[in-house]
Amino acid sequence: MATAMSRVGGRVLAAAVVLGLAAAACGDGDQEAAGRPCVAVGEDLEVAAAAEVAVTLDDYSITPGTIETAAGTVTFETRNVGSQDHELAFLPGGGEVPLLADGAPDEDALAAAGAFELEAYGPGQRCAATFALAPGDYTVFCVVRAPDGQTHLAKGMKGRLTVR
Ligand SMILES: [Cu+2]
Repeated sequence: MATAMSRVGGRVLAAAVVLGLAAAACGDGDQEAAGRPCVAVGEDLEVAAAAEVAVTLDDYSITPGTIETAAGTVTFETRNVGSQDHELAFLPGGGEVPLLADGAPDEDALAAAGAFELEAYGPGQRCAATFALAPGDYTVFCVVRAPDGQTHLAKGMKGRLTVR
């Protein structure tokens, strides 16, 4: 299993299950959209994906809020319909996202827990992430900062993934 580095909320995380981290842009090719460009994750795995899950990212929600899928290689086809950048991060174990005293994500704890993600990208774009998922519960979340300084997570941008 390869180890790739990824970022959550501007900091570095270990993404233990991400193979073939790709720098190619994806989505609908809308170069005019504000915010960061889509960076597809795990593109090399996509051909082998056993399942696809459509996920909508908004200010401040992840839909569906509860995702169930079979273990194996899964592609998340995400769409950012909000007005801000959003990401789709995964915390194995399904627990609360570890936070520092100021409400920022505890990146060391997230890395130790094996968190991985699709990096934040801009409004109006689509972006794909393919991961090899082991059975278990995962918390899915976004810790991009809103204009008021709070994380999107603090505003309720999280959900649950159950891999059977
Ligand atoms: Cu967000």
